[in-house]
Amino acid sequence: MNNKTILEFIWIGGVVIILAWAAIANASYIYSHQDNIANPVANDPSGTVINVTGYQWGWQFTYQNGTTTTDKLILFSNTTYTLIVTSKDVIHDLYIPKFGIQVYAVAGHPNQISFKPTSPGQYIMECVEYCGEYHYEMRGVVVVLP
Ligand SMILES: [Cu+2]
Repeated sequence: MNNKTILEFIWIGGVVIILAWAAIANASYIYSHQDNIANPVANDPSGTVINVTGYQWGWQFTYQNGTTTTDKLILFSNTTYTLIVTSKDVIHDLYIPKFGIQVYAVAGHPNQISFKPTSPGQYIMECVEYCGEYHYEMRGVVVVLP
């Protein structure tokens, strides 16, 4: 083997190692994020309705008894909920990664999604549609009570 052939093998080997590393890192990320703790279900008329309003820059949740919370969604486990999501101003996008749900918040066009959280705990939620200067402040917590 001449020097050029050896260099060629090193070059190809390097690329193969980098691609293999990327494939393994990607696969392990995907498998470790498959543990959704809420099951999105088809729109269930028996679900407890919570009205969600996105605004610059926060989330307001209005429960059936009329109480409201800001940037904090409080749920009970093993209960089916229906979020009716809208916006006061620009388009926002409610994302709860651990629940596997994401809903656009559009003024005058309510979107709805139903799900049933199964594990108590605290989970993050955030806006994933760039909506202005303080977009990054549109994050909050979902508290699932036992
Ligand atoms: Cu937003």
